[in-house]
Amino acid sequence: MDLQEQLEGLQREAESAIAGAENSTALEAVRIRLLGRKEGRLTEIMRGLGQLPAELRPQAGAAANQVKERLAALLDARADVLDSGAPATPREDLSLPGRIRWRGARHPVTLVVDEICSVLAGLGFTRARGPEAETDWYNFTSLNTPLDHPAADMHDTFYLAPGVLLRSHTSPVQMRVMQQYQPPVRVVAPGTVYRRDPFDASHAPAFEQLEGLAVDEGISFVDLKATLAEFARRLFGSATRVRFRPSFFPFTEPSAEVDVSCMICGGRGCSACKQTGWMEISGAGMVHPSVFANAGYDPERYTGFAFGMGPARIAMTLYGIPDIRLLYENDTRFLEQFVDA
Ligand code: 2NL
Repeated sequence: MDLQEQLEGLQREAESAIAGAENSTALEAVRIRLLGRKEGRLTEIMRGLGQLPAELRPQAGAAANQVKERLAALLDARADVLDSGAPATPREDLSLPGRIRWRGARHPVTLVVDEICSVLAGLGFTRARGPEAETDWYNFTSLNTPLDHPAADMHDTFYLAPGVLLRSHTSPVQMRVMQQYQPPVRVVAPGTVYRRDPFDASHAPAFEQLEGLAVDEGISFVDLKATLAEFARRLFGSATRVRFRPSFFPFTEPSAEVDVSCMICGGRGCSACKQTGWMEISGAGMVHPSVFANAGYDPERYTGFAFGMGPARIAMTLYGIPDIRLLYENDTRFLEQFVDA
């Protein structure tokens, strides 16, 4: 490398070192590194000039001196800037908004399912689960619903193979529990169920259901009413009232629809309850003796009650969600509203 190149390289390095010195201490260190009498980079170059042939020395010395003067001037100018207290180089842009850390949230339906299961845990119910692909025996036949029964039609679902389908309710889970455990049994089975429904504002072909089952000797309709009334008060508040209307399910007898006083208006009447003051939250009934027989329980010895509800419906009411499809689109602008405060 010839001398000219060395001087140019040093000057470029020196210029950025000087400009980058953030305070006078750093600047003094740069000055010593460049021009220090003992080991300064330029001092060493100048010391080497003595080795050059005599005829080249004057020109080389002049070039080195020029660089020395330029660096001295830059050092002085930088020292003035630092003394004046002006900001050295543009620093962080303090007007930039901070980066907000991404926070996850539980899905509104999960919030409701977990809350319901927690209330039912307090009443002695254990969480249970089972397969979503079921046989038609577990989904229909064992539940006193022959495949040609009109109720099977209402549960029209997706067949995967002959005799194998996507469950249309979670009742098969309770059937499997009864086959596996002797009474007393108290379980709650939440899970996804499937129906051949159009996907519109109030229907989804796959949605969350939750069923409860209690079986023991001596369980009566009073236990059903008391359990669901206490459940409703713990879930929606102690002032909640409950009413039971006669209904029909093939797997229970007698059967009832369960209404609670509207959790939005407290029963005075509002748009959520269509001015009735009541909300239907559940269907329920005393387990049909044939269902017990199919499960291998002695229907003469055991009685029990069961109930089912749709957590997605409850979530929509509680959170004012107008369209069921919002629950399945996974749009983060919707989901992030459920981040805990
Ligand atoms: C509803 C009504 C109900 C059941 C589900 C059931 C399960 C077994 C035996 C007897 Cl293993 N019953 N489940 C009983 C009555 C009603 O669901 O409105 N679901 C959304």
